[in-house]
Amino acid sequence: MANSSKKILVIGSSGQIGTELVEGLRQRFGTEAVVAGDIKEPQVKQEGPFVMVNAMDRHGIERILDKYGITEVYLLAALLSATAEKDPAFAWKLNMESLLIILELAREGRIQHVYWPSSIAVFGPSTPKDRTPQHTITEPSTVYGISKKAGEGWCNYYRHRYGVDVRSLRYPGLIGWKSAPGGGTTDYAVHIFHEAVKHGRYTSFLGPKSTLPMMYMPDAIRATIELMEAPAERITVHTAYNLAGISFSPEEIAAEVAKRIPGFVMDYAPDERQAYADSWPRSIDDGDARRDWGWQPRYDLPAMVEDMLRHLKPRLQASHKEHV
Ligand code: VAH
Repeated sequence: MANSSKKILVIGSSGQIGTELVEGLRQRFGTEAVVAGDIKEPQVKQEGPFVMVNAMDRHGIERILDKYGITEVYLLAALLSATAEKDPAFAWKLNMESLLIILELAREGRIQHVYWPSSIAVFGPSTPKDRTPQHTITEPSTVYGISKKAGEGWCNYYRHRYGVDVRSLRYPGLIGWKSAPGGGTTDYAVHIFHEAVKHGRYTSFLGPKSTLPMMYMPDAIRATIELMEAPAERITVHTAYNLAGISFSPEEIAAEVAKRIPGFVMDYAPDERQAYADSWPRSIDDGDARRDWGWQPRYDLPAMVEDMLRHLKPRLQASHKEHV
């Protein structure tokens, strides 16, 4: 077990990333070294401490820091792109207030290390769409993107002004089988698997040609832990690192699924999320992450589809039978 003095709090632990990150951190540092915290119960039953915590409740967070002797916080609580557009004012409040509380606690020396996720949603329609560079135009058109861009600015500010060790990644759309996604534009790429296994058919809310940057969850979790373990002197990007895995469109993932589920049919009914997808890049240049801390993705599209179905088929077929 590496570094036994480390005590981690994951805020937003019941979400899509949180569910898998808590598991990954516990494998690495031990079950008791990781406290999971959320306003919702966990999606799956996990060994280890769980606390109810609201990301905007500074006093509640302070009590947890003291009680468990927390040294490191992963702040994942946020409204994602589609949910945020339904209540922009609340999205801004949640996404910003929670970050400023954690950055302030770190400035006061009550937390030593902070992780906060950014997103490719910091980019907008005026950004170059292919192999989008680390440093380029960021004029997001969604409130989610605006909050991620502002958050990156705050992380950079707290690092330079106060020496706070806060690190961040611009995640692409994330796909995994252990947890459900929570209100993003890239959620279709998770739903497709569930519907393909259960019904052999899925209606995508993005059109067939909407290519977006995506990543399989095991790569995303490994990237997060590798970034946090990198020596401080290797970190040169204090806003958030570009991170690339796979880029694909709905019709491309549908074709991969159909190879493994014969007869699978994809229908298309684009909704308001199409506009958010259209504002984002098609692919990302993550050269800085590769150079600074050795980032390398492992999964391509066929490997991800294969692994997703290998895990989901037995699970969904078993629960389907229970309900019949
Ligand atoms: C969303 N999954 O769709 C998020 C994301 C790349 C976008 O950060 O809102």
